[in-house]
Amino acid sequence: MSKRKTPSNESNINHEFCEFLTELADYEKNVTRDIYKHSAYRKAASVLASHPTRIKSGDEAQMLKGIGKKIAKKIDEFIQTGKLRKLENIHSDSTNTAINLLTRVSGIGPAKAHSLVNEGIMTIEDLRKHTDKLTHHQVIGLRYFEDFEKKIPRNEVEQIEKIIIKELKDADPDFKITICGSYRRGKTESGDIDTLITHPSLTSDKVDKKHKNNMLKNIVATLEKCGLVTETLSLGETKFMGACKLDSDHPTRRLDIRLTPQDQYYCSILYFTGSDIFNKDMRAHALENGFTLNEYTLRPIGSTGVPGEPVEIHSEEDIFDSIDFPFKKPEERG
Ligand code: 8DG
Ligand code: CA
Ligand code: CA
Repeated sequence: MSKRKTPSNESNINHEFCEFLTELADYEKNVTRDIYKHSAYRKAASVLASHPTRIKSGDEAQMLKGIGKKIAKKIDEFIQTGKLRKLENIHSDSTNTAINLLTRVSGIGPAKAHSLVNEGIMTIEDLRKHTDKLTHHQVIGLRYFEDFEKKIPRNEVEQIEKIIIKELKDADPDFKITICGSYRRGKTESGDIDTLITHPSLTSDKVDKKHKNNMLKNIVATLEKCGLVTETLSLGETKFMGACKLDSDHPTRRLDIRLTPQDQYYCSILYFTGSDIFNKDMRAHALENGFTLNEYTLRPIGSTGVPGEPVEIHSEEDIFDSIDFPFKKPEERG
């Protein structure tokens, strides 16, 4: 998951509300660790981001699905005073700000940030003096802290995409490669690059772990050899987290690669295209229609509540059709 996102303010007439709601969401995730409140603020920000007109009151906001009374009150306070007391209090507490800051380092989650702050580590500078307390992932996250916070322009993702496709197809023309995430949703800039790869030899019924394992390792080795991949944060059987660099004129960028069996490719594409809020809505809709949907499969839930065999899927449209959800193009998924 790339860090810190506010629903984009390109053409978002309600972006001021979205910004404070996202800040509150971050606070609940990182400091209080209240995932329920975190989700409520994220959902509200997402609803307002796609609302076509400027919200004029809390009452008006509360008419929208996903905005309750408490958030409506905050919107009123913001409209009337131009600020929020709750946020001002949060900002004035140095522990809060330190925790929020440290969680911006790739690999540092809320729990780690809390324990660092308890030890008196409050700034990025402090952290750079205490790298002995960090995992490999966190050390690299810290090393590229400034680079990883920079958004990646669409054009640069396109160039990186070309290199990945060329290098991998040269190695094996049967690879199928899709860049997902915000890029696939058509955003003008992205937090990181989410690459999904499959190969006809990978199917979920004959999972040959060793083969799979070597396949992702080989993919990463190929991309290192051509100079694109510069760092590994973590490398498992199906998931690589790392960094890449186009050339010396460009910052180091976060790169995620997932390897998926061919029969699960479309569920994976759907999942990694997001947005995470869209995924949540779609999963909830699937459940209402008697299906369970995740990044691997779509399965009917029988009367006993036990998921059945996966539905055979040959496209993203198949998934929408199966659960009777109107198809949305990636650009329409938030
Ligand atoms: P960005 O990188 O430009 O900030 O946006 P993004 O591409 O939408 O977000 P991401 O954090 O890179 O995640 C990629 C997709 O993965 C996201 O759009 C939907 C899916 N996803 C979820 N939940 C989660 C989660 O908890 N962790 C991760 N890593 N991905 C998630 O739906
Ligand atoms: Ca990502
Ligand atoms: Ca992304």
